[in-house]
Amino acid sequence: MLVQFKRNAVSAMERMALPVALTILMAIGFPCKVNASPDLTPEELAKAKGLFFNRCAGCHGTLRKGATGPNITDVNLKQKNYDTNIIKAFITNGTGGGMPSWNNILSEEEIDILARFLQEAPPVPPEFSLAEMKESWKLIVPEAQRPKKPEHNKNWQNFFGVVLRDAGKVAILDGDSKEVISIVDTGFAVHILRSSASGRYFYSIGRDGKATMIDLWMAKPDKVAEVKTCTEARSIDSSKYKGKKGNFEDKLAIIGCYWPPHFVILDGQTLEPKKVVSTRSYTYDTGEYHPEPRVAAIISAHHDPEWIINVKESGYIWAIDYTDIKNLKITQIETERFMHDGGWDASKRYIMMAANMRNKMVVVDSETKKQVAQFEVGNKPHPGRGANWTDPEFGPVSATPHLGEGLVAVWGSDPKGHPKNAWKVVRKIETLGGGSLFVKTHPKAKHVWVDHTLNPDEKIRTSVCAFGKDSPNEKPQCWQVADHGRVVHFEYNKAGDEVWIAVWDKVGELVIYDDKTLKEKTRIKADWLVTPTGHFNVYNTMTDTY
Ligand code: DHE
Repeated sequence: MLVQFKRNAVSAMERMALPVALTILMAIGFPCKVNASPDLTPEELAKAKGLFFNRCAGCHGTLRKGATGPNITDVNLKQKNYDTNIIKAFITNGTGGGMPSWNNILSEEEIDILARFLQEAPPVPPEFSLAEMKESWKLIVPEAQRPKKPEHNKNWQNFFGVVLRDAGKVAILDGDSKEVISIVDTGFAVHILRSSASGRYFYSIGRDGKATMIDLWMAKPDKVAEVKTCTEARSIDSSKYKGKKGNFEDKLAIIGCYWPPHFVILDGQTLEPKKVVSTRSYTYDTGEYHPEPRVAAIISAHHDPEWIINVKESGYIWAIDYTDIKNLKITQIETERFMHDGGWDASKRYIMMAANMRNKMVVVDSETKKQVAQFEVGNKPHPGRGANWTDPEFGPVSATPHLGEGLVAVWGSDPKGHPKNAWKVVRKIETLGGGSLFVKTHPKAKHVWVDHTLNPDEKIRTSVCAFGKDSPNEKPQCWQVADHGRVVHFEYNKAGDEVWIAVWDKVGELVIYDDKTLKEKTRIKADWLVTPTGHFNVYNTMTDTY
């Protein structure tokens, strides 16, 4: 079912149409005539806070100072003369820079309330102490009562954890039989899952800062512990190091919070919170105090007892040595502001992160703990964990797609073997349009896959593209996966020959393709598949294979 699309047509149109429409509106004085007063009733204020938390804070920040999205503080909006109608137009139509249109997702009334809320000073939410975390902590099944070996004879390293976002659940599927083994109540809007080093546990983190731990060895995998560590979060990982400095496999976990801006170290077997460290600090370049430097992606080192975290707004990557958490060693590496997501290169020595509002990728050497490169890619890179493979001409390479344009940028990532290409963009592969969130491959796979989840055009956002690792000069093959929802995220099975894709909708789907032939193998449609988003294979997640 290969189909042709007019590349980038919609994003380009959209990019032009909104500013033009706003200029005309302003020129004719339209904005001042309706809804001039931004005042909110107490009920509207409560509603606006909830809407902002759920829909806007992720990109713009709780204090609205900007990150993946621009600064939208009341002061900044006032300086730009943006009033209720202009703000409503932005929210309704989205922007060419990657903000989706909220039309049909938010009601007109909700958009109006939000537009008025944004003209008031941002309310500052409360802090969240270690004592509060401990109060929320529930050890549901203590270690001694957990199975000593798997209680089933399934190939659990090929299990998939599927986030059912709006249902507040995680489904565990057997990757071999495609059967649902368990559906676990995890809580509000789970964002991601990460595996423990052994792969036995899945850790989930919700947008509301609640983490859960799922034991895959139980006859029916279920929660064994849960805890709330903040009021807003996106990342979690486990300790993966086993070596000269000790064996830390499954011993510790870390959660990165958006609000309050801090990270928390927990016991990896029980989720008992052990230590909280604030990330509030000064920006690396101008030395200004920032009240909200949020923790974005976290990756766990395999060669060192270390986690690497992005401290988004201040422009640092922190390498946290967890060998002695009472005397914690943190190396603060100056990089670039607005570091969002990323992952390892194939050797797991280099960390490659997207500073998405700077249109750059940043590379840090985990051995020397220094930044080794920064280079421009395209408009708002968003790699997820990225993709690593060997290009026939340029050797080992890595890649990111973009929120703001239909482009996969490919750069050399083997400074030892191919120094000439290292940290330089060597290929630009055109996709159907912007709004991409994820790119994915597997060492054994033939193809590299990319989505267009946030594209304003329905046909494009439900389509994926795949290009051959061995034939990068050929145009990618692109096709529509479903005719509803948004198509998002890829995960391979353990063998690396199958790709799982989610159709993110009220009743969603999981579509499984053969990586070699690009043919659909299985389509899972079911009532329990409520808003599937991320899906994580145990083996690939525990080994950071991508
Ligand atoms: Fe995500 C990863 C933050 C919107 C699904 N998302 C991440 C990571 C961060 C992040 C920091 C990296 C975690 C890590 O590696 O430790 N995401 C944010 C946002 O701030 C943002 C832009 C806006 C928001 O309000 O949350 C955002 N993300 C989304 C979505 O809209 C998605 C599609 C659905 C959802 O849950 O809201 C979504 N994000 C994901 C997924 C991953 C992710 C599936 C993991 C990718 C992987 O392969 O590891």
